[in-house]
Amino acid sequence: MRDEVTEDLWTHFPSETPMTFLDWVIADNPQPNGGNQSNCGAYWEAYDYHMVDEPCSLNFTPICEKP
Ligand SMILES: [Ca+2]
Repeated sequence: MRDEVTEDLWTHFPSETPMTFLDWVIADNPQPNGGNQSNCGAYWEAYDYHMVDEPCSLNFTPICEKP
C-alpha cells in the first residue's frame, strides 16, 4: 500500500483502490509519521505487526491479494 499519489490517501498498489483496513502503530511511535518522505506501508514485527509508513526505497516482502 502507498500514499505516494496523494499524501494521506492510502491505496493498494498498483490498483490505487483505497485501503479498507488500516492498523497503524499507535503506542510509542504513532504512525503514519513520515509525511512525504514515507509513502509505503508495512507491517512491522517490533510493533506486533501493526502498520508503519516507510520510504518506498526500502525493501519489504510484499503481501498479495489472491484473485
Ligand atoms: Ca506519506
